Formats: sequence, C-alpha cells, structure tokens
Amino acid sequence: ASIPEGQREAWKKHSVRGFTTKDQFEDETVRHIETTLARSLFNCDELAAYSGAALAFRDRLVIEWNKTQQRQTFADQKRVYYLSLEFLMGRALDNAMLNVGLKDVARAGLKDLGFRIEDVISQEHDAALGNGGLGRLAACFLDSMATLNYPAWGYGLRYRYGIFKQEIVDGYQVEIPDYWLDFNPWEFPRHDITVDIQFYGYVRKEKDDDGKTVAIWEGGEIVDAVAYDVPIPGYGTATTNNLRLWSSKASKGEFDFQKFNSGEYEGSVGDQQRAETISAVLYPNDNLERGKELRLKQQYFWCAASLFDIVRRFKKTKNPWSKFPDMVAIQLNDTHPTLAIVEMQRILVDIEGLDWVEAWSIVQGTFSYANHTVMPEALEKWSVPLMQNLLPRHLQIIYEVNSQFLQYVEKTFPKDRDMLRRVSIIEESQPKMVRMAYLATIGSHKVNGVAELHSDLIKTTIFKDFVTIYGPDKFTNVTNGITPRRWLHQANPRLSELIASKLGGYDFLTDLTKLNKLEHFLDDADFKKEWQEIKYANKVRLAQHIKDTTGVSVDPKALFDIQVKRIHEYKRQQLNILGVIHRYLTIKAMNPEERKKLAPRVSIFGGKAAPGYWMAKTVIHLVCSVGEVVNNDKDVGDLLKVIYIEDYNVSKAEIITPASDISEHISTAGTEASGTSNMKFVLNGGLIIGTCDGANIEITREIGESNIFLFGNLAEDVEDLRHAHTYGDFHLDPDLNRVFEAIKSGRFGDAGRFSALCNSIIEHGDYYLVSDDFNSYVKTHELVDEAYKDQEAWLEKCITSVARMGFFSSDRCIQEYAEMIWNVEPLPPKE
Ligand code: IMP
Ligand code: B1N
Repeated sequence: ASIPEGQREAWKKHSVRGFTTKDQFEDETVRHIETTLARSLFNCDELAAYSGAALAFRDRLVIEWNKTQQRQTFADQKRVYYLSLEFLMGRALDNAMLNVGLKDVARAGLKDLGFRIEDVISQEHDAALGNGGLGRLAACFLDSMATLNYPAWGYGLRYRYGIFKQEIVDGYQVEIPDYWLDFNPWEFPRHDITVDIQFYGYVRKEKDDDGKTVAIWEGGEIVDAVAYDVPIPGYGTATTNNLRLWSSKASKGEFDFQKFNSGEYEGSVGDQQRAETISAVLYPNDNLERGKELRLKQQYFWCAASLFDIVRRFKKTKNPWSKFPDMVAIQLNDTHPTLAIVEMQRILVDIEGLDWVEAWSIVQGTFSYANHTVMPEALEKWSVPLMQNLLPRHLQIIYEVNSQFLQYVEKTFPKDRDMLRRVSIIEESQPKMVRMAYLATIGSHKVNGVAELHSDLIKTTIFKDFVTIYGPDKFTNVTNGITPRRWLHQANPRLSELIASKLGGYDFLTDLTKLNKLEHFLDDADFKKEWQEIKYANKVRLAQHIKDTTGVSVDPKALFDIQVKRIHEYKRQQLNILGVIHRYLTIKAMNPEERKKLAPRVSIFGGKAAPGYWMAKTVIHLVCSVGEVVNNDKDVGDLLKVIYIEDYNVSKAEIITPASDISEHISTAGTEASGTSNMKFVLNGGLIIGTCDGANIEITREIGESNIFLFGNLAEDVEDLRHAHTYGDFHLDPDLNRVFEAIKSGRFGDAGRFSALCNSIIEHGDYYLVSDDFNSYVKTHELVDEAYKDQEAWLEKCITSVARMGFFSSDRCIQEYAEMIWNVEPLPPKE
C-alpha cells in the first residue's frame, strides 16, 4: 500500500508476461538455451532442448505462482496444508504443457527447432520422492487442489535420493541410487526461508513473571531447514499452488564457528555432513516401518519446519489464536507427520503461552488424519527411550495428552478397566512404545480411511475403542481417486481425444462423471473401431518398450495381463506367478489341436521390492526364472510370454497403463486399503481381475458386476481361515501342489532359491491365503480367456466401464475432503 505510484508504474510496465504463441515459445526456449544454458544450435541435443523448453514453461508457471500466492495472501481465508513424507510427482514438463493448455504450441515450436516433442519430454528425470500409492495419491491431490482453485500447499522433504532405480541383473533386483537433482528446473531454492530445528537436549522448568511454570527446551543440536518451492499448476485455471520441500543444512550457529575457529576443521565438516544426512534419502519401504532414529529425525525436522512456516504465515493475518482452526486446516497423510500435532501444542503452550486446554482444542480443530493401512507391520510405533533422547519435550507433551485422555476415558467408562490399557498412547511393552495412530486420532477432529471397506475395517479393528469413546461421527470415509489429467489425458492422449470428439470437448477432464455419455456410443461402429485401434497402438508401444529393454518379442495381439505395483506378499504377486506356472504346465500337457484353441497371453510384471524384503526379492527372481524357461520353450511360442519390466515408476506407468487388456489387483481380502492403479487401468479401457478388496468393491458397484472378474475369499472370512490354518486345518490345493512339484524338480532353476517362498504357503500357515484362493483364481482366468475370444463383447465391457468411472476422479475426492473435513472454500482467479 505504501509503494509510490511511479515505482508501481515501472514494475507494471516491465512485468514479465510469459509466452502464448509459437513464436514467443521459440523466443523463450532459444533464449534459455543460449543464455541460461550457454549452448547453441550446434551443440543443442535433446537434453538441452528439454532444458530450454522446461525453463520457458517454468517462467510461465512462476508468473502465475506469484499471482496465486498474492491472491491467497490478500484473500485472508482458510488454507489447507497437506503434510506428506512422499510426493511421487513423476515428470513435470508434459503435465505443465497440458495444464496450461500450450502443448500444441510447444509441439509446433520444438518441431521448428528440429525436435520431436515426445523425445524432448522423455529426457526428464522422474521426481520420485515416494514409494508407491501413498506418495502418488499426494501428487494427484496436489493436481486436483490446484485445478479446483483451493488455496492449498503441500509440505514434504526434499530428498537428495528418491526411490532407488531398479535393475534386473541375472534375474535379481539390483538397487542403484537415484540422484535426481543434477538439473531440476522445477524447484526454487528459498535461502531466505530457513528454520532452525532443534534435536536432543533437555527440558528445564522455570517460573515465569506471573508465577506460572513453563518448560524450556535447551541444548542439543540445531539443524537448518531450507525451503525449496515447486510450482503446481492447475488444469485450465491460472491457479498455481506451491509444494514446499525442506532440505537440511548445517546451521551457521555459534557452535559451528567455535569448532571451525579453534582449528577443528574436519569436525565442523563432519557436523555439516551429519546435518545434510537428514534429508538425504527416502526410506524405500512401502507399508513397513522399521523404527530407525534417522526416520524419526526426518519426521520431526519436516513437521517442525512446516509448522513454523504455517504459524508465521498465520501470525501475519493478525488473527487471535482462537481463529487458528478457522484459517488453517492441516491434513496428515498417514501417521508419518503425527509429530506436527505435538509440535503445535508445544508452540502454543511453551512459546505462545496459551493455557493447555485452550491450546489443545485449537490443535484438535486444526488437524485431520487419513489412515492408509491396517497392516500391523506398517503401523508406526516409536520407542519411548528413543523419543526421550531425541525429543525430550515432545515426549512430556505426549505423556500429558495421554494422561488427560485416559482420565476422560476412566470417568466415562468406569466399568471397563481394561480399556485404559487398550487405548493408551503408550504401549506397556519392553521398551514402551508410542502408538502414533492413537496419538493422531486423539489430536484430530476427523479420521478417515481411503475406501469404504477399509474405513469400515478401521472402525471395527484398530480404532474400535475410539469409536466407542468419541462416537462414530469422528470417523469417516473418503474413497481415493486419481487425476484424469495425468492418467487419461497425458498418458493416453489418443483416447482422450477420441472421447472429446464424441462428448463435444474436454469438459470430462474437470467433471469426470461426464464420461457416462459414452454409453450412448456403444452402437457406433466407427467409434468402437477407433477405440480398438487406440488400444492396439498402446500395446504396440509397450511391446516395443519390452523389446528394447528385455530383448523379448511379444505379440501385441495377445491378451496383455499386467500386474505392476510394489512387490509385497499381501499384494500376492506370488499367486499370479504360481498361476502362470499352472498355465504353462497346462499348455505343456496339451496336444497341438488343443493348443490352437488357446488365447495367447503376455503376463507382465513390474515393481520394486524393498531392499531388505527378502521374500519380495524371491518373488521377482521366480518371475524372471519362469520367464527364462517359458519364453524359450518352442512348445509354447506366442501362447505364453512372461515379462519383468524393470524400474517401474510413474513415467513407465504412463506407458504401461494404457496398454493393458486385463490387470491384476489380487490382494488378500482386507489387506489393500484402497489401491489406485486399479482405477487407472479401468479408466484406460482395461478390465480387471481382482479380489473383493479396497476400492475394487466400489469399482464393481460403479461399473457393474458383469464388467469385472472377481474371485476369492471375502474379508469377513479371512480371520477364520487363518485361524483354521494355525490349528492344522490346511489343505494344499491339488493344482497348486502340482506347481510346487514343478518348482521343486528344478524346472525353473535351483529349487533351493524358492524353498522359503513355497514353504511360507505349504508349511508356515499361508498367511495370505494363496492356497485358499488358488482354485478360484485359476478358474476366473479361464473365464477371462473365454471372454477375450468375443472381442465385440469385450470392447463393450471396456467402453461401459470407462463411461462409469467418473466417481474415481481425485477432484471428487478433494471436494469431499474440503467439505467434510477441511471446511475450506475455493479461491478462483479473477477474470
Ligand atoms: P509466505 O509463505 O507467507 O512467505 O508466502 C508465500 C509467498 O506468497 C511469498 O513467497 C510471496 O511470493 C507471496 N506473498 C506472501 N505475502 C505476500 C504479500 O503480502 N504480497 C504479495 N505476495 C505475498
Ligand atoms: O496407500 C494408498 C492405498 O491405495 C494403498 O492401498 C495403500 O497400501 C497405500 C508406510 C505406506 N498405505 N500405507 C502405505 C507407505 C509408506 C510407508 O513408509 C506406509 N502406503 C499405503 C493410498 O491411499
């Protein structure tokens, strides 16, 4: 307001506008190549062309980013902060081009400059700061929040190494570090935004001027958090939100300088390295927690930096503390950011001097928690001694929260003495453990699961007592979704274009329920023919990728059967490969006449195993070993091929997903909270074979039972079956036994390598019910074979399914969060 008129004029006159035409795009790209990158026509390779184009688009994003941030600052309305340890963003350039609506301009411009846009786009290194579904969900949510104009920021960690790159060497997984920051035009370092983060030390109690006892956390170690901002453009809107990632750096505090000046040069370099270790690497476990101190340090570092930033921004609004929950919603992506709850209470009580009860009601009004798993090995628990050492004040606060909570429970349910032990945040084990899911639940006003079955399950299992204590309204469901921009428009441009040509435009990309109009075209022969051609072209593209990377030729006319996701026993890739072996044995036992009637298949696997997950690595090895045998067996030919695609990631998913005829989502019922790739495959015109688990159930409800291949035991029966196994009531399926005999005979190489895998089923209780579901799985695959023979009917199922997938847009999902949980309004740009 106090800026002089002349100065304003000058800024306005010279303010950067960003390109809109092809000519301007070429201007900007060439300028960046020649000046920012110091290259020229004569040494501009595809990577340099990518860099130039990326910088041109980045300029555009930054202009809108600045306007959006100003608008959100002046609007003085409630904001959302999405805290996630993982953001699996994938590539940014293609997405930026499509979201700002300038891909055609860029294609034509790059052509003038001598490049094919696809080659340029594929130069980009994936931003792979996540493991799997949980991290990709966060990325889809950012896209939807920007597209729907919500004032929303993501907060995460800027890992120097993202998820490792996977190589398959001699049929085994090898992990290669993913150093991805060499050239990253999509981030802006903000060295001016640095937060001091404290660890270790001790707590002193002191009387303040009013005679009140206050806690003072002193000593220990200080590490700096530096902000790096990543612009998040919405689709078809100028809104460009922010993803703020924190990077750790040694603090320039006194302590450091003392060491340096007193000649302990190496010591001070050591401090620096220790500090930088915090944000160095993403933990590569999906659905598993290992309780490592460095992981807890990462969590606190990121929570404390984010909270400091959020509180600072709130304070600029001059609102009283009581208004905090009306201005700020903080969403916890699983329990990983639960320390933010404790940190907020610490800020309010220890630093701002609010009384405990008032502070705690502000905290509860602000936070909400989404649970993503019921797998016991993934539920976070931190040892009390570990926390006592690293975060002494936070542990005190946790004990105080627990004590007040337990007092309330005792008063309300005086007859249930055992309840106190069950619901206590502190598990009375040796050592004692802090149960993070309980802390997150107690500190939040809403807790949600990520699909209906999952949300029901958490209410009857891990949070059963909490439903009794708080009532059912605190617990809700928000079924996951995916962004149709990346997962249809970007990954499958031809299908998107075909749909647009029938529906009269691209409105379905922002209102996915509009797809239902596709059902009017089920009799349109031209439309169906083109649909089929597109699927075929997508399969040809994948076949080429398979040829280039594995050397194996696959026939694009065969049925492509795909399972790509993290390797985990609960996801049951072992069921899939054992089924493949069964198919192989069946083919071998057939005469040539019988073989002629078979539908050719390509079984495609892909996904990373956590480096320490031995059983998962064995599954990869079994798939590769089976492929080695099957793919070279002259009896089999094109009837069956078994492929392992290495280094499955977001950009590979964009090639693989549109190329499936059928995909596998076959987790033991009750174990997969939701799944999101199931949605992506169906949206791309593939059918699925799956169990009654996670979002498969709701997909079935939307698309109709006749359009999905369901099999296997139900979640409600799983417990009894497991119980029966442990009491000796276990029957190995005879077909499965035949498969094990083949493995044991050494047909797929040294049987000893697979004995632990086989024995987990045969001898050790078959926890994931592979044997119980095997027969139903094999039978259902026979139905798939039959159905695929009738191409007309198959196509109709595919189109009908796509038409009914509108519900699974992450836009719907974000709207539900906004209305039911966050209570925030969109802030659309003016004009
Ligand atoms: P902050 O996190 O509150 O510092 O805000 C994030 C970004 O919003 C800043 O980097 C600025 O670009 C923008 N911003 C914040 N406050 C203002 C303001 O008062 N006027 C214009 N832009 C602002
Ligand atoms: O979150 C996805 C769901 O679609 C999947 O079903 C679910 O398995 C996945 C600890 C996790 N749950 N828990 C994790 C990841 C990393 C980690 O360190 C747990 N991932 C999921 C999105 O809702």
